[in-house]
Amino acid sequence: MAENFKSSGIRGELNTTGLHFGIVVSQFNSFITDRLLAGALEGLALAGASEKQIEIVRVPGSFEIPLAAKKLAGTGRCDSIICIGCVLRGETSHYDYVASETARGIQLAQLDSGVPMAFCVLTCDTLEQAIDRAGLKSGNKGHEAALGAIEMARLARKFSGKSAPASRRGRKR
Ligand code: INI
Repeated sequence: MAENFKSSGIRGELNTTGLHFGIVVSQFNSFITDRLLAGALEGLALAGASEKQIEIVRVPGSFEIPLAAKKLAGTGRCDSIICIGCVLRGETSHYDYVASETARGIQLAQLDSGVPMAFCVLTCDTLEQAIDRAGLKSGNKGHEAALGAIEMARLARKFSGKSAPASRRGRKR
């Protein structure tokens, strides 16, 4: 069925040339978020990104990710931002507030700023579930998020028709 429709031709590719990435990482549950960060960095590096193309911002907990991501987007430096956190269910309803507000905040930040943001915030019932998603049984969600961030950065560039973010246009690379 899909083959009957004409494609707009707008699609992101896994090419990091000329792109700049932000990573906002929560230090809460750093045992997990450090591994997600390593997975994201590996994903970007495998797609050809160098250290110069990546900037990392650390925040205390997942709840702080949306504001930091929005501020980072506001600098105009980033083509996309990877948001990394890990929220683990405890005995109270605190988990629900942190998890839902973090997700809502990141979505609002990307819609408000227009800078794509990859959601790499694990929301797990147990530490074991988180470990599985940070490189053990279920792959590394940081790596997945990096690929999504590259694709969305390319897509955003295609929509804007620009070859570089406003703040870096005209600069020598
Ligand atoms: N932050 C997390 O990233 N993960 C958690 O599991 C968590 N729990 O369980 O409390 C958590 N809380 C801290 C929160 O993100 C804020 O840093 C804190 O509330 C201060 O604003």
